[in-house]
Amino acid sequence: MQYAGMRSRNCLTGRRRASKIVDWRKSFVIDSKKSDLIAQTLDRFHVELPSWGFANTGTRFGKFLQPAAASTIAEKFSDAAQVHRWTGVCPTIALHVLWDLPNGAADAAEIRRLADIHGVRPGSINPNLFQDQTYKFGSFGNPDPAVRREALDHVINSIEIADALASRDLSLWFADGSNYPGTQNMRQRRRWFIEGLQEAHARLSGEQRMLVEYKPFEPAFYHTDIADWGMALLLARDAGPRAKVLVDTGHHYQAQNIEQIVAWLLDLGMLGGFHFNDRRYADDDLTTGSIDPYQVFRIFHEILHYEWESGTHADIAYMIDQSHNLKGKIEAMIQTVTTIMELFAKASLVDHKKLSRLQDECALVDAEDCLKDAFSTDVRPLIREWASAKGLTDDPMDAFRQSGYFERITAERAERNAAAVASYA
Ligand code: LRH
Ligand code: MN
Repeated sequence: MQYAGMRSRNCLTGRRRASKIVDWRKSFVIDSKKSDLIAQTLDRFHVELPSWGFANTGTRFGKFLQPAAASTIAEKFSDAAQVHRWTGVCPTIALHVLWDLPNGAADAAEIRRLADIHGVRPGSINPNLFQDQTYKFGSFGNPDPAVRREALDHVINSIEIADALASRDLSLWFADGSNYPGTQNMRQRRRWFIEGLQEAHARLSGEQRMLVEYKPFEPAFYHTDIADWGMALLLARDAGPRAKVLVDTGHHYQAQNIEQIVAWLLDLGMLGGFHFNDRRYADDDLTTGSIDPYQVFRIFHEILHYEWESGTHADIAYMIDQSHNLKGKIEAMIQTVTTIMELFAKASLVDHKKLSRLQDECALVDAEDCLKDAFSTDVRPLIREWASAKGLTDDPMDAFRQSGYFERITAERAERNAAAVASYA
C-alpha cells in the first residue's frame, strides 16, 4: 500500500536527488577556503603541556612505574620539547611549584637555563596547597589563621616565581573542603577565601592573571570550597580584575553541560583557561578526546562562534592536565595534542554565518547539521598540509618513534625509576 509521502519521497526527481548529493558532497569537499581557515586557526593555536604529565603518576591503588618517565625538571623540559618539536604547537610547559621548583624562586635561574636549552618557555605557575600535612583541614579555608598565612605565603612565593620566569598565569586549584556534614562552617571559609585571593591578587603585576579552578569533589568528599563554576566566578570577581575562571573538563558532574558554562563565562569575560583531559566517570584525567571527542568539539565551537560574533580573539590559556598512568607518557601527550588540534580545526569549519541565521530561524536540524558536518569532516589531510607548509613533520607520532629519543631516555632513566616507590600506602 502506497501513501502520498512515501510515493513522493521515492520519486524524488533525478535532478533534486542529484542536487541533494552535490550539496551533501560539497559540505565535505576540502576546498581552499577550508584549508585557509584551518591554517589560520592552527597558526594561532597553542596548547600548554603539564610537567606532571611526563612523570610517574598513579591512583590511590598505586602507580605503574615506566622506565622512561621523567622525574627531574630537566627531563620534563626535555620531554616537553620533544612534543613541541614534532607538533609545533606546545611552546610552554605548566610548572607545579613543589614538584618542579622545590626551592621556590631560587630555582628560577635553572628553569630559565632549561627553557633556553630546550626552546620551551615556562608557562602557568601552579602553587601546591594540597600536599603538605599542614593542609589537612584546608589552606585558604583553614580555620587556623597560621595555616591560612602559610598558604598565602606559598602563593606569594609562587607569584615571585612567575615574576622571575616572566610567566603570565598563576593557576590556583584548592583541594579545600570537608568530609562530613557539620564539621566546617562553609560560609566562614568562603569569606577566608575572599581575603586570601584578594591579598594574592594585590601582588600580581604587569600582564599577570589569576586563574581560579573549580572541582566538585576529591580529595574532599562532603563539601569542596570551590566546587563549581559559579563559586569560582564569584570568588574571582571578589579577588579582582585579573582573576578569571579555569575550566578543567574533568571537574564536572556527568550531566553538566560544560559548553554552556563556557558560553556563559565567555559572555561574562571571565573565561581564563582550560585544563583538557577526558573521563568516563569522575576526574579520571584520561587523554583528551579518548571518551567524548564531540564534547571538546562543542567547547571549541562555542569559543570560535563567540570570536566570530564578537570579532575578537578570546584571551584563553589552553592547557592539558592529564596523568598518564598506563600509556607511554610522551606518546600520550603527542596523541592528545594532535587530537586537540583536529577538534579545534574541525570547529573552525562551522559556517558561523549560516548557523547564526538557522539559529534565528529555529531551523533545528539544519542548525545542528552545521556542527555535525564540521565534526564529520576529516581534517587530518589539511593538518598534514599545514604542518608540511610549516616545515614540521606531517606525522608527529611516527617522527617521535623514529627519533630514537624514547630508547635513549629509557636507557638513561630505567635504573633510577625502578628504584622508585610504586605503592600508595
Ligand atoms: C586537580 C587538578 C589541578 C592540578 C592537579 C594536578 O584535580 O586538576 O589542576 O593542580 O590536578
Ligand atoms: Mn586541573
